[in-house]
This record gives sequence, structure tokens and C-alpha cells, in this order.
Amino acid sequence: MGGSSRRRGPATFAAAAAAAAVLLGLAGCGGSHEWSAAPPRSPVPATAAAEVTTVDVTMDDFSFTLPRHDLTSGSYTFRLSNEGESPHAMAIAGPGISGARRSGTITPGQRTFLTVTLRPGRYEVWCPVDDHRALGMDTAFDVR
Ligand SMILES: [Cu+2]
Repeated sequence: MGGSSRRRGPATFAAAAAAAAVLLGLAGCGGSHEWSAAPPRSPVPATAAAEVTTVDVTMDDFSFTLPRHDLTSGSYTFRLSNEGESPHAMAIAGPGISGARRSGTITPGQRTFLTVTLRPGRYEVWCPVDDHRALGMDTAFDVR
């Protein structure tokens, strides 16, 4: 029957521990944010590193539009777009090309690419689809 011992010690300790846990929790939260995300990279075209010149070619019903006819020898990627209402393709023949090279046939609104190495001389360009060449899809350019 002694006086009840008031054991506040553990209770006080528990409160202090809880407070400490809150502080640790806050500190942990503050340190958990990641700010090291790399900035987004802008994509670099694969052709940028190589010595390839891109030339836009528009194919229509029934003509080719080449933006330039002053090409010098080197590697070129013809970027073809079909602005017409018929399927088209680009065929090219000239120095360094055995027979002819041709792109895939693309439908209206599509794009495709044809990469060739050009040497000095005259190159013929036409559309190999149906009778498009006779209808006017026939042109030429000189490479210096
Ligand atoms: Cu055509």
C-alpha cells in the first residue's frame, strides 16, 4: 500500500521520441526530392553527323518539283512528298548508278526517302508508276 508511484518518466520519454520521429520524418521528407532530372534532349537527326544533304522533292499529278538544280557531287537524301491524288515514286538514273534507283511508291499525303550518291554528270528523274513518266513526271538535272 505505498503511495502510487507516478511513473511519468516513460511517458515523457515516449513523447520526446515521438517528437523526434516527427522531426526525423520531416528531415527525411525534405531530403527525398530529386532535382537531378536531366533536361530534355532535343533529338538530333541521324543525317546531321554524316555528310548527306537533304533535298525536298514534291511529286504531283503529274510533275516533279526539285527545289534546286545546282547540285555538286556527294550524298543526297531526296525527301519525297506526294502532293497529288495518285500514287507516285521517284526513279533516278545517271553516273554511278547501275540501271536505276527508285524509291518506294507512296500514296497521296505520304512521304518517303531516297538516298543516292551523285557524281558529276546528268541525272534523269522520273516516276516509274504506270504511265506517269509520259504524263510529265520526267525531269533531269546536272551535277557539277
Ligand atoms: Cu507518279
